Amino acid sequence: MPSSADTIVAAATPPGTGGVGIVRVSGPGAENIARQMLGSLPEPRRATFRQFNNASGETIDAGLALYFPAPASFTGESVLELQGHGGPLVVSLLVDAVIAIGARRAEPGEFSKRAFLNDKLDLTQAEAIADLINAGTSQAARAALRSLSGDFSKAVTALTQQLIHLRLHVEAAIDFPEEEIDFLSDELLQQRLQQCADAFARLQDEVRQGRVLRDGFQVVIVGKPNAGKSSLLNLLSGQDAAIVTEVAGTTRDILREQIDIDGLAVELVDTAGLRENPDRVEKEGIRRAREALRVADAVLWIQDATDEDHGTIDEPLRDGVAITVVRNKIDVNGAKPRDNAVNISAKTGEGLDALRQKIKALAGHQNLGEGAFTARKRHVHALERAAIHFATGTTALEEAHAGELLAEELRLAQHVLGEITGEFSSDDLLGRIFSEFCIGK
Ligand SMILES: Nc1nc2c(ncn2[C@@H]2O[C@H](COP(=O)(O)OP(=O)(O)O)[C@@H](O)[C@H]2O)c(=O)[nH]1
Ligand SMILES: [Mg+2]
Repeated sequence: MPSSADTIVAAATPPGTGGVGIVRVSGPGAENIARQMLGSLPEPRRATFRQFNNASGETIDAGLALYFPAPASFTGESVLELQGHGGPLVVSLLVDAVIAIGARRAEPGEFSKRAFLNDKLDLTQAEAIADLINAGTSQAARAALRSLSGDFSKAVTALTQQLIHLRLHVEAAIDFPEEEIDFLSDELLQQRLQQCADAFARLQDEVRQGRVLRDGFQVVIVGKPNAGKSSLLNLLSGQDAAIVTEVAGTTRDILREQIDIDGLAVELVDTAGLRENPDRVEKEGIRRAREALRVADAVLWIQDATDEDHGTIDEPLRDGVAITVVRNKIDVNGAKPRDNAVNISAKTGEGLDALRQKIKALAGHQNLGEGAFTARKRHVHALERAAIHFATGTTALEEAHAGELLAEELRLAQHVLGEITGEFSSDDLLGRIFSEFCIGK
């Protein structure tokens, strides 16, 4: 890809007062800007103490200047970095001086976007920069660093290579029908298909966990009024966050609490009890409860173990989200625990540890080892789509001996995987990804 013609500038340090304020310039004009502001071009990649002057020769500040000639820089373009004093006025005067000589203000993420367009990073690595900056736990930061160093991209590339090999095999068989290669009964093809299916499953698992590392795991608590939902939220979060009374319909809005289960960031969502004939306020609460259900990562259905009627949950859930039944109030005489449920008492705390373990298991957290990398919803979805193409192709082969269909689905799967690393990407997607970055990154 060609590099952009214009030169961009932004403060690389956050707004406000600090020890050092850094202004970064990238583009073909960086060299001229360096000469004008510093008097001469500093030696490449060497910190040089200089006065920083504006276009009329007035000194604004003094500090370290760093010059990286293209293509050996973060963006792949010529980059100038001015490290001055960290006052908001000084920094903004420096930015203005650079603009006056010949640059424009950078858009959010524009430096990273240029690095991507100049093949310095692929898309998952660019995204990992933002994830590292925004990481909320040390585990998430480590995982983002692993994505940044290319671990995620390598896993996607390895799967892509497998798809390419399969395609070659299938297309060769299609192209030479006269040799009567019955590629259906070909043992090697069956093996490769199986290996590819396994690789898809493994990567999907890793990516789902990477998504949880980045975004946290959202657990929605639902059930009939008075089942003990708010009591459970309070107990798990160790706070009196929700009002608990014996009056049905106490909780009328969504309540969210962040908890940490052995390093797993969990967002607990307490909801209004689902029931018939609520009043107007409660009705709105129930609507919000149903909305929360639709985006939940896991659902805890709290049932009063002393009650027979638990209502129903008919709201559609996201793919792969299971409902976990939690039988509450097992401290009460005559309560009926169940084998296939998590049995707890939100009053005495009995069964709470088992519930915590269950939540961890639902998040796949037991496997979150050293090799984890961060991933995003977009990656999860792309992998799902690619896996569907692969499965459709495999079925076409098994059921209809349709080698052409398999080849076509393999091609589509490969294309969708390319969207993850940015090999195939639309301007629209790039715009969405980089606009989430901060300015100056
Ligand atoms: N005995 C007993 N009472 C409970 C338990 N959990 C909740 N309760 C009581 O059940 C009532 C309803 O609880 P609450 O948490 O407000 O239910 P919610 O409507 O589902 O949020 C309150 O009076 C609680 O004290 C439990 O495990 N054992
Ligand atoms: Mg409640």
